[in-house]
Amino acid sequence: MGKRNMILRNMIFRIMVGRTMLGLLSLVLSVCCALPAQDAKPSTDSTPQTSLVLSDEHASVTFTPADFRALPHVSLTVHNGHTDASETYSGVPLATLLAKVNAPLGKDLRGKAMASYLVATGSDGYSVVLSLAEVDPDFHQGQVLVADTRDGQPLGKNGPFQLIVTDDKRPARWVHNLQSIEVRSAK
Ligand SMILES: Nc1nc2c(c(=O)[nH]1)N[C@H]1C(S)=C(S)[C@@H](COP(=O)(O)O)O[C@H]1N2
Ligand SMILES: [Mo]
Repeated sequence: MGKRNMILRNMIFRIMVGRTMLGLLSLVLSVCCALPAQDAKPSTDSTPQTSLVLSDEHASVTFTPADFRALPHVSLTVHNGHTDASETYSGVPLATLLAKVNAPLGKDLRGKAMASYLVATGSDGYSVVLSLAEVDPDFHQGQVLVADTRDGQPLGKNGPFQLIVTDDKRPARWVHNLQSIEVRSAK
């Protein structure tokens, strides 16, 4: 009786230990599986974002491709110094977009506003700087366009939006997959 009882107790003990270990294992597994999601950093891949965000320290406006298509477009033909080809882009002048966040343009572009600049960033984190004066057609000759088509077609891997700066001899400021434009002041 004593021996059988011992064997029985031993078995029950083993089963309980086994269950506890299983429970612990599943707990550890579930915590480990949940960790990468909690640790996830903001995406750094270069998947094109669909919207364009325009902002200054007070306001921010987001344009979806559909919002953007509804705005009045202009078309320009420019020589791309990188591909050595003539390209026709259609889009919205950046000044027209900036007016929507009340950026100082035209007669308001003087004094402190002359120290205003823009940071245009692509989905890969590539950023370029333009002065506000360069973007204002009342001030500067060259055109700065946020394009959504080239030669009548959507921009494909460079889209949905791309910056075009006609004065530049190299298209290094022609930011592909443009996703944000921030207005800042150097003063
Ligand atoms: N988002 C993004 N845009 C970018 C770049 C980049 O690295 N990332 N490189 C720039 C540079 S230096 C050049 S020369 C052109 C090249 O564009 P292309 O390959 O379409 O001629 O894209 C410009 N726009
Ligand atoms: Mo370049």
